[in-house]
Amino acid sequence: MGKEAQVKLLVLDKNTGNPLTDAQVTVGLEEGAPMSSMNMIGGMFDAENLGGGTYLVKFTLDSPGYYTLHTHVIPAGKSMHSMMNNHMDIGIIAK
Ligand SMILES: [Cu+2]
Repeated sequence: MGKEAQVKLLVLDKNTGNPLTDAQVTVGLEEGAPMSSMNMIGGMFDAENLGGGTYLVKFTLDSPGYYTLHTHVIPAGKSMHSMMNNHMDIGIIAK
């Protein structure tokens, strides 16, 4: 906590298993377990596309505890509505 953390995500196509190189990866950090508080710290934001299907999420947490990184992928050419079909939660512990 109190310094920048980075999480690198490798995003693969569900059907082919190939890296998704031009997706939009939108994330939000929730305080607590998934869907427990729905308090999204700093709102939703996009991960940085590093190429090769890799996306970088950067954030800084000021308080210790358990957080949920909600990750959503919108494949190129797909609408916003597809994001909840391409969703994964990642547990984060700040200390
Ligand atoms: Cu989620």
